Amino acid sequence: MSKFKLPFELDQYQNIYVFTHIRPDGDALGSTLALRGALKLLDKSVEIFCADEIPARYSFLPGIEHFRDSVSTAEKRGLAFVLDCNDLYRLGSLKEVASKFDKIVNIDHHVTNNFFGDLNFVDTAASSTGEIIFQFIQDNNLELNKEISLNLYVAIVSDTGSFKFGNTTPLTMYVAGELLKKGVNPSLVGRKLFDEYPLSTLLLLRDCLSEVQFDSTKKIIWTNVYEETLAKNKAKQAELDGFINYLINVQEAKVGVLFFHTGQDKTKIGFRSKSIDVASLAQSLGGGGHPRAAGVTIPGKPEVVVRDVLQIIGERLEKDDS
Ligand SMILES: [Mn+2]
Repeated sequence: MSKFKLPFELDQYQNIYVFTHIRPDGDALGSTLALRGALKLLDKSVEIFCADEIPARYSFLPGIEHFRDSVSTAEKRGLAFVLDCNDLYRLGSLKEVASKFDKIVNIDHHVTNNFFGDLNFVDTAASSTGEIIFQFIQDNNLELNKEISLNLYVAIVSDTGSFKFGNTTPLTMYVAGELLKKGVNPSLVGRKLFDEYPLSTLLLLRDCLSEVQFDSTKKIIWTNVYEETLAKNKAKQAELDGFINYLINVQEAKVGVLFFHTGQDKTKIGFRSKSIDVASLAQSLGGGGHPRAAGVTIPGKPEVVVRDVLQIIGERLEKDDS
């Protein structure tokens, strides 16, 4: 079965552009770098883009230095791949330029994907975009080397929380096994991705946890982080990644919410859930994600945003219980 075989010849395109989402995670970066690597083996010229800064923890990914945050006006034609995005808006400032390509191949696994591509390889049963890229490489008879394998492994490990999340399937494990056969070192990846962090991250976590709040049922656990909290600890926004797990990991918790108030009356909200579908919740507010992990950015005064969002969650939890 070749689910992800391109219906056109790659020979038509010498220059290929690959885009991934803002606030990039391991799946976004790993799958983009893996696709770049596989296309480079065909002697294509491949440019890769992410509008946001690449978090330092991913600096060990082969090829990471090639990421660019803008496209020059001379290069707006031809073939573009957009990876791990449910909607073109996830490209941030690159959305406009990406939408002008002749052909857009959308490769993604989010249930909220809106099929924005000319070609849509969307598999919501896949653990990660990396898992789809592995199959894409096979289905299109591309090659897999050790560097590509490392990038794919990082993608899969990131989106499955080291194979702990419910999205881990027999296929996920099979793909991971094939990648290990190519020489990927799983303990190195685990350490680089999950165990090591700079002191600023620890100090940020201290402040983040000191603000933890919960409702009377303890089903909703949330915290507030402000732009000033980052500045005070000389930390970057990406260092907040993973903090939300401390909230949802509470035994009684059904939903964990991390409110990051960025100033200018904007709040980036991360949701994790053990019960209600937070993808549909985020989508109703203009965001997206997965049923158990989703996010959205909304305008408004911080205290109003927090109050309103907690109320919506409370209502959905009540419905869920009844
Ligand atoms: Mn993903």
